[in-house]
Amino acid sequence: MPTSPKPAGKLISFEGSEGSGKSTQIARLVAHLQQAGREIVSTREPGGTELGERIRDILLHKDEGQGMCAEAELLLFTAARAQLVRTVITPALKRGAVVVSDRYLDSSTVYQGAARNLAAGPVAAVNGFAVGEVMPHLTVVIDVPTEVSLARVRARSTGRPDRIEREDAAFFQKVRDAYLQLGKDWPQRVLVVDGTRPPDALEQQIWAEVQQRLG
Ligand code: Z5A
Repeated sequence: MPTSPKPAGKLISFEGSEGSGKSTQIARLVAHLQQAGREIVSTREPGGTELGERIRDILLHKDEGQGMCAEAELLLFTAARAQLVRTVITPALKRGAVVVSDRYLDSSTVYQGAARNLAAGPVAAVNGFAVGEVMPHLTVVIDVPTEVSLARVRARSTGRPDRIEREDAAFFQKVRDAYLQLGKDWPQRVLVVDGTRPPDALEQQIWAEVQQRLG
């Protein structure tokens, strides 16, 4: 008996400012995809591997990370990404799984490129080296005004903000503007949604788009 072909794997990344609602919407999308019977691999950046989680700690929390130059920051984020792609994402895609990643290469384009003012060419080159051919099939950018993002982060804060959370409002405004620009530059891949809408409405919108765009 001929066996039906395995569905091709898909990579969906979520992007946006901190507190924009990525984790909330990822959990909801994963539930829809599981109900649809797909194997799901849910991961995050920086992190998702043992090495990546160690790098995350240095990037966000450890004292050794203080005073880190922007170039070193870019290389650490992309080192964690390279490991995640080789050991988690590519094998999952080969099995036909849907991989949902909380942040991916666009975070480096936006945070290290636009917000830290590193030149776009080198950032794209390092990103390309880290991911190879593994580009997202769909990227959902959850857009919220900077003041909303900062207020949400403050409201749930329990301790000392991490190294990037300590940046000023101008930094986060650059982040937001750069994400909106990505939506204009890559309309086929990047879907920008309004993160000030209620979570249920956003969930429906994202699920409809995933079904329509990825089949
Ligand atoms: N970074 C970088 O610079 N370069 C890179 O290449 C990469 C990352 C990969 C990682 O932070 C940091 O690393 C990040 C970028 C940088 N720094 N910043 N800023 P992280 O992983 O610790 O956290 P995050 O990814 O920035 O976001 P988050 O804190 O996990 O937030 P979120 O997932 O987007 O939001 P949430 O947890 O779903 O929701 C936040 C709150 O809002 C919560 O109380 C919810 O109940 C509420 N919420 C959610 N949705 C709604 C709606 N629709 N309405 C009202 N309230 C809502």
